[in-house]
Parts: sequence; C-alpha cells; structure tokens
Amino acid sequence: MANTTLDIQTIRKDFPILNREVNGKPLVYFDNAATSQTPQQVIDVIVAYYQNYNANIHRGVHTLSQEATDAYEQARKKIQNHFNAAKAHEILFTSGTTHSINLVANGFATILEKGDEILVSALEHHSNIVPWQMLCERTGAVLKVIPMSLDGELIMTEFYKLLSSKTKLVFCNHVSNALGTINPIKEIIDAAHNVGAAVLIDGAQAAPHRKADVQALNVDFYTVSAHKMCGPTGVGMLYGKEEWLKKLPPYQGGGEMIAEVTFEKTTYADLPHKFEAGTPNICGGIAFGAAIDYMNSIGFDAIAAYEHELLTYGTEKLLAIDGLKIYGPKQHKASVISFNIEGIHPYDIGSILDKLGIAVRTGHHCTQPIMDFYQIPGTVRASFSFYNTKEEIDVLVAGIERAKTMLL
Ligand code: 7TS
Repeated sequence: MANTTLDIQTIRKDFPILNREVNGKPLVYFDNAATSQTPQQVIDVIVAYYQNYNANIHRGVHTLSQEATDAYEQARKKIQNHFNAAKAHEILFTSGTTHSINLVANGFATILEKGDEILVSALEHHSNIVPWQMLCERTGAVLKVIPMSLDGELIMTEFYKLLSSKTKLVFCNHVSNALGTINPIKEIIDAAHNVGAAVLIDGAQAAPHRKADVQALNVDFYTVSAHKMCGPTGVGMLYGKEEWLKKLPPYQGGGEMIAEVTFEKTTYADLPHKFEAGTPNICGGIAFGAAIDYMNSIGFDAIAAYEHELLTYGTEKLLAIDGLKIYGPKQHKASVISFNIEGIHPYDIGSILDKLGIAVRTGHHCTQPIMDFYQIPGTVRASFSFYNTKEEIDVLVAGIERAKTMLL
C-alpha cells in the first residue's frame, strides 16, 4: 500500500478533543466504531445554528425559519449527493441507524404474511436483529440466519441455500462493527432481487470509511448514523427507494407528516415528510451535512488507504503480543481489530487501558450472537479512524503489555 497523502498532524488539529488528557495521559481514542470524534468545522456549524438561525422548519414564514429550512434541506441534498440517491426525497432524516431500521421493520408489518421468510446475517448488530424478531412476532414471518465462518465471514453457499421464493427481505451490514468484516453486499443484493426479496443494508460502520453508491448497489434501503462519521449524535439517515417509501406506511403520526387532518380521516404528506413526524433534530441534520463535507474534503480514497495502513500496522504489532488472538477476517476488513488475551477478561484490559488514557470498547459490542459463536464473553475492540496514528498504536501495544504484567 502506498504511503498516505494525508497530513495527519494537520488533520488532528481539527479535532480539539484529541488534545485532552485522560487520567493524566494524552488521550488515545480507539473507540471510533462506537462514535467518531467531531472536527471544529462541524462544531462551528452547530454553534452558528444556535447563535444565528435557531428556528423550527417547514412551518414559518419568518426569516429564521426560512434559513433553518434551507440549511436543513441543503443538508439532505448533500447526503443525497454523497450516497448518490436518485432523489432528495429518498433520503429520510432519522435519529440514526436504529431508528432507520425500526422504521422499515414497522412498515413491513403491513406487507409480510405468515410463513414469509426474512434472512438476517449472523454478523449483525442487535439493532439489525431485534426489530426483525419483533416484526416476525407481529406477522408470523420466519427469521432465518445466514451463518458465518470461524474467519468471521458470511458463508455464501449457505446464503444461496436459504434463499427461496419465500424470502421477502434480506438484512445485512455493509461492515461488521464487532469484527470489521466487509460483506459482499452487491452479491447479496443481486441474489436477493433474483428471488424478489427486498434488501436493507446497514451502512453504520461502512459510511465512515467508504462511499456507498446506492444506485450502483441497487439497494432498497441503506442506513447511516451521523455520529460515526464526524457528525453529532441523535441524527442519521434512511435511504429508501422511492417505490418502497411510497408503499410503506408512516412510522409515527404527528405534525408535519400530514396533508390534511380531520377527526374522520387523515391523509399523509408526500415524501420525505410522510416519515418525518414532529420537530426533527434540525441542528443535527445540518451538522450531518457539514460532517459529510468535512470527510469529503479529506477524501474517502485517502481515508481508506491510510486506515488500511493503520490496520496492517496494528494487526502486525498486536499479533506479536504473546497470547493475543484477533477475531475476524485476515483480509478485506475495515480498520477494526477485535481481540482477546488468553487468560484475561476483556473488561480488565479495557479498564487498565483507560487508566493509561487509551479508549477502546470491551464487551459484546451489541453482537451477542457473534460472541456466542466464538464462545467468548466479549472482546477488546480497537477501531481506528483517519486521525489516528501509528504512534498511538505503539502506545496501545505498550498498554496491553503493561496490562498483561499486572493481570497475569
Ligand atoms: N449497526 C451497526 C453495524 C452498528 O455498529 C451500530 C452501532 C448500530 C447499527 C446502531 O447505531 P446507532 O447509531 O443507531 O446506535 N454500533 C456501536 C458499536 O459498535 N459500539 O457502540 C455502538
């Protein structure tokens, strides 16, 4: 892999939080898969909103409301362009991936029938499992699981065996949060469409690392959380093909999602408002657009190349630690390293690393079925972003060695 063209030290200056100390040590932030950090450029947009044009949208004739509405709808356009959706109204603002998935699952309750089958990958986050189980309880549909291999990859031959004319929906993440696996989503989408099934791809972990082109993928639904890609928490998006969004019923009822209301009958607004009841996270939506601008100014090709360098370096350094085992694929993965040290509980390593200023996530990462598959209570997960450095990985390695001497 060629050397990065990114000037990491300059990029790091965009992130004020990277200057802070934790427990008297410089922060090493390796919990990016949970939430990424926020650059000053996005923080400035948030501050400017509340200082200058905080107002409710789509409903006021006054100037502030117009300005807020324009900025919010511009953000929708930015998101549309970034993910190459054909139409702006195919982008729905949600509170994040969990909300997006529940919106789709709720809608399919009116479409699925008893005995219909839905396939879900073994690599899913709980937010892409539980809503489908709830949907099955409501409809009598049956949930089937595409199994995974010991290398943390989906077993595609089993997927093809499960696929049939009964399959109505297929759900899979683009990138696994627990293992970093990049799933063959184009193959999954095409095969599912061949049997007439719709496909939802959970892009929460892919969006921070790579651009997804929803038209080229021909995906029916794609979900993203802004807080994993340099934006704020509490906002995200659901891309849905227009034909599906027209077919699905609204998720929540309330203001802004109606065309006309009487006590006898209510008619719904056009897309996207039909799915956007109530006052949304206006500032969050605008800041989500700013986060996309920021990441594009860095460049996704450069981000991918640099994060791959960090992954290769980190994998090599961590594997050199005696007793350390990495879970997940050896290649074709995002910059996530999930590991355990023989004889030590992941929580204990995470606690000692925190004392050293190093933030990692420990536990089941909301993917209990993956942990059950490996018969482990959890892992330690270090997830890298484009603002991390090899020197920080060296600090992590030293921290793990320190934890070993204290705990073994
Ligand atoms: N899907 C995937 C693949 C995820 O990684 C997450 C969050 C979600 C869905 C839910 O996203 P939310 O923004 O709606 O909460 N994953 C993680 C994680 O790995 N550690 O903390 C949150």
